Amino acid sequence: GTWKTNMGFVTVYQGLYIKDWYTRQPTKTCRRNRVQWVCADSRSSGEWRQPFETRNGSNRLREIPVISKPEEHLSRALRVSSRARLDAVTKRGKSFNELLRLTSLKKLDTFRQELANRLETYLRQFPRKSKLHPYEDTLVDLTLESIGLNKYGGYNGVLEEILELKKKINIQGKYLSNGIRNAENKKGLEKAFEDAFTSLENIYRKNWGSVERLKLMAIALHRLQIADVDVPTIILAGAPNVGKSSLVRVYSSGIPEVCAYPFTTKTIIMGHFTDSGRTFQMTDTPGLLNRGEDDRNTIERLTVAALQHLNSVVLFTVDLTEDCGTSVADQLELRTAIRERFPRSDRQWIDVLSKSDLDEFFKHESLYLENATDPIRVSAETGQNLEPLKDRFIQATTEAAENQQAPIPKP
Ligand SMILES: Nc1nc2c(ncn2[C@@H]2O[C@H](COP(=O)(O)OP(=O)(O)OP(=O)(O)O)[C@@H](O)[C@H]2O)c(=O)[nH]1
Ligand SMILES: [Mg+2]
Repeated sequence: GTWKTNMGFVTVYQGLYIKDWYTRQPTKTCRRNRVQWVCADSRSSGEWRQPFETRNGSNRLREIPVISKPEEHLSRALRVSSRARLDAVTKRGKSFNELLRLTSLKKLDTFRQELANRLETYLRQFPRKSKLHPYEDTLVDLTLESIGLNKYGGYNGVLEEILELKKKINIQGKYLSNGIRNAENKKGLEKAFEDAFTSLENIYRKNWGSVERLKLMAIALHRLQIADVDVPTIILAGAPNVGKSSLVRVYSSGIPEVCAYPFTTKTIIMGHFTDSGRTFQMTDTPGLLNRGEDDRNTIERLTVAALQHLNSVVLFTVDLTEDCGTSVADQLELRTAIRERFPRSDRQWIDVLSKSDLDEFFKHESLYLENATDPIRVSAETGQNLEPLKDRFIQATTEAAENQQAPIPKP
């Protein structure tokens, strides 16, 4: 496509080349979802975000910008404005007082712009919430809730505050410049200049908190291990301590902790692996207790969201030995509850029976077999059936991807 920039029009061919219509030269380079551009004669360079037709809702969280500390922002604005000078043409033929007035106006305007424009840039870089993938959307809500930002209206509320601050700075900055314009003598002008700077600075300081909240939000969202919503995903789910993390360790680059007590895994862990040149991701989730949706804590709700929204294959892991501390009956109930929650019946689902090396494994096997379809018995300890399981989930992800391409019929 072609985009209008401050240097004219630029064309991107298949996300690879940019033709700059200013110099008529193809120029550099692109990373995914982001194009950096340099005019061939280096007269200008810059960056756009999201120039491609990316599928609506794909991996938008990766675009969240780095926010500088409010004090750094303020001191930079003060520094830049103190350096603002008039150009020679403007200076020509002006009296001393007139020059002083124009310089003051220029400095004030630079200060206002430095404050407001940075906020504006941040706002533009944060993806709109409505454009997020449903999984990312839930991830954002739950994350912001866990750091107390839901009190401030969550994602949109925090951005709204910044928008208000930006508007306030612009309106006040322009209003304050009238004082400088109307001052009658040098003394009055100096006073108006000082007053204007102080009150603009005070507006920023009074709203310091909202910039800090923006920074807090950006940091929290940067820390997230975000699932790549376009990559086929295998999700390990099940009750606590059944051996989910042990399986993720076997197959992928994820390094979850494996311990003999429940709730070792406290966050969603993403691991990756490749097979015949294709990349897959594997998600380890914390154990789910057999309890109602309303009683679930944040991380359990996130697990459910991952199950619901990611283009995934579920490896539902059951520990028949009851070594995990949850009875087989409870694990079965949990399985039923989770399956029922899925809006799509074509969900790829594999029942995995873990710890098959232990003797107790066979005690409850018959009970389970009545309920599950074609379960596979595996042991992370002895390696039993690990290869066949891998074949099965790779096959299932391929089918899941094919299913996803077919449009989902609307009710
Ligand atoms: N004998 C045997 N023990 C296993 C096997 N897989 C896991 N375990 C043990 O079971 C315990 C729990 O394993 P994890 O992989 O941490 O279980 P988890 O489901 O991730 O647990 P949470 O993260 O707490 O939900 C550990 O002590 C493992 O050593 C297996 O195949 N055979
Ligand atoms: Mg675990």
